[in-house]
Amino acid sequence: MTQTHCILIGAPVDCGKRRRGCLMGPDAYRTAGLAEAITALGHTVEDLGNLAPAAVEVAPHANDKVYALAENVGWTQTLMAAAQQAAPRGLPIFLGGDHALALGTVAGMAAHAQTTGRPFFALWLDAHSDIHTPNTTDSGNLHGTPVGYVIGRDGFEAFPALPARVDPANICMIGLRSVDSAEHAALLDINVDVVDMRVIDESGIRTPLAAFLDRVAAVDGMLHVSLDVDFLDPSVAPAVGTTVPGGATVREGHLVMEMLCDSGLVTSLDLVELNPFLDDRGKTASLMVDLTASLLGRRVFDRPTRSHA
Ligand code: 6HN
Ligand code: MN
Ligand code: MN
Ligand code: MN
Repeated sequence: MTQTHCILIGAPVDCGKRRRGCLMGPDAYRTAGLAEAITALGHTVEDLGNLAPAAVEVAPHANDKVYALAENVGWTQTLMAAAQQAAPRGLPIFLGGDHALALGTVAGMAAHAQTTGRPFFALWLDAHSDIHTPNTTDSGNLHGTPVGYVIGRDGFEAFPALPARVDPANICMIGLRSVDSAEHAALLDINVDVVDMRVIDESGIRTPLAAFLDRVAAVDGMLHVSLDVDFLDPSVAPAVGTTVPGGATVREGHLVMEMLCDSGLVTSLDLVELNPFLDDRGKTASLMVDLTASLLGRRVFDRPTRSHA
């Protein structure tokens, strides 16, 4: 692929749920050799280090289960700005941190896309749909809400106003196998492209992803990819607090990344939910680095492959 300037942005967000450890994620990716893997592919890397959340004060939410509201709002402010600053200069790669970071990164990238005039799309690779709002969440954990925020659902009054709402029809979720009842109801109501594990079992992961990428390419869209560790099966990616059996295999993960690379459409990436405290000798961090390398052009053979369509 063409040489890309990759901007690593450490986002040690650990307030999107109660189980601690995602704050170690950015350093685990550095330790696993993310920058070296990217430069080995001929790209350039700039590491902005780790950011910290803006200090904000908010009134308590009506739903008293909501956890760490002010800190989540602060991170959203910080990351929304960071995304908009980095996007014109290269490919931002947000090193999480839990999935609450995507409230800021996706909102910021959508705002950037609006300034370019290109339509904005998001690919959600996750066991979960993360489409709760602070009103509907049972757990109170805001890492379950970023999709709800960016498409403009109610309940986010404490958060920054969205510069650019994301059209739900421009979101594709792949890997779903744990959807709460309030999320299920919302998904029936809202026109998101939903690819659950059964679809993957029956059609393979290539068919639905190719269809989505065709839609993005047809309008020269910008594509944000949000990769949650729990998209992968816990047997190969144990370092996450929300494991759900029956996830994507290593090869399904790589195929997704290779297809994304071939598409040339990806303009930003989140690596989220890695909890190094739960890892097995760094294997999850290393797998996430390898998947990122596939997205950036690492191949078994350095030649065009023949189509077997
Ligand atoms: N994630 N739906 C569950 C909840 O607590 O709302 C799980 C959320 C998981 C969040 O995947 O980033
Ligand atoms: Mn998630
Ligand atoms: Mn998840
Ligand atoms: Mn829930």
